[in-house]
Amino acid sequence: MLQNDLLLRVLRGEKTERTPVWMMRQAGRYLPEYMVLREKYGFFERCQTPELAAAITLQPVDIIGVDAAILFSDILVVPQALGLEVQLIESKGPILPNPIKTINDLQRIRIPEVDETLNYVFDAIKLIKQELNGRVPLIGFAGAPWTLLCYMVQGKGSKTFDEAKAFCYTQPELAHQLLQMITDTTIAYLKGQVKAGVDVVQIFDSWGGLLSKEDFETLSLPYIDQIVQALKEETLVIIFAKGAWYSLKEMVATGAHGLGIDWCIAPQIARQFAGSNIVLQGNFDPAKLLSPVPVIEQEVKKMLKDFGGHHHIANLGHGILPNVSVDHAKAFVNTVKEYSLVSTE
Ligand code: 1CP
Repeated sequence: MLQNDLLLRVLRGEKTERTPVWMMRQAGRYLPEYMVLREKYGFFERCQTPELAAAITLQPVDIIGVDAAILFSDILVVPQALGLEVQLIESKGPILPNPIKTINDLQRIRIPEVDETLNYVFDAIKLIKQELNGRVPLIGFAGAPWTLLCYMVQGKGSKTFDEAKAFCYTQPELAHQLLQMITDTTIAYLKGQVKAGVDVVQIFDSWGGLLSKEDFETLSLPYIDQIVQALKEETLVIIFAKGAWYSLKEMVATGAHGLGIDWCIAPQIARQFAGSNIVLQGNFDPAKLLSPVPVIEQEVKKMLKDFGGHHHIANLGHGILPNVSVDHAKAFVNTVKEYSLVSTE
């Protein structure tokens, strides 16, 4: 039994005594305790060693007091399991030296047995669940197929992912084959995470909003939909498609339990698009955590008011930035905890 199951109760549609809060990328570089482990071990070593992944996952629960833990891992472990080399260069971000550009490249990758290739993630989840000992729920995750295609084709991070788009526009059949392979792998991977003990899964479509509505609904949403259909009976599912506000209504139709939104759409407008029943998660601008603490408190209160107190999970609109101080992250979380308690009474 969980001692704090606020997140799960909100996702099931229940009214709760206060709004739950966690932060995307909460296990990471703004925490000095994370930096100590980052000095000593390589990125994938941290992901692949259950004891390290567990220690990093628990840091924000212990230090910041968030209402949920999120597994420390990365969306790029799936392209790795499909057979692509992925390097994480500390200052440059991810590099995939042999990206997918042609049919021959596609033939190099294979849908893996997740119990073999990604077993280390399942082991980490089991250990995290033990160490959490019921304090808060554990969120598992995967990248959306479109966002993973972006890295697998572009070979690195990008502001536009123009080469990934060109691949889809010039070789649509190959693109859909690749998206389907990623989808099949992701379904098996997330089912494995649920079996290992995660309480919720979040699908990160960080680059969904780079697409037009029509392209999002061709290249991204149908694959997210397959994942949600395969998972929604056995766990709670949140879709976070950054920037894809124009398809919120279509995302509701998948039957997902929650939708993440970023700060470029006002909560009231997102609510109009998404309807009154679905849970919305977000949407504090991560850069606003660089404001003075009194400004953070004031802005968090405004956000809570704008969401109206129910069917809301407080979060950032994207990942926390590495230059945010621990005190400012705490101010965000504590203001949600204190103010939402008063405002929903
Ligand atoms: O120590 C370091 O410098 C590594 C930085 C880092 C971290 C802490 C990377 C490399 N990944 C992670 C962990 C991570 N990645 C988590 C852990 C759990 C958490 O605390 O939230 C999660 C959920 C992710 C997911 C992820 N990885 C996404 C989706 C979310 C988002 O922020 O949009 C994406 C796009 C990635 C790719 C990736 N991995 C790492 C970096 C720096 C990036 C982004 C590169 C880019 O901007 O293109």
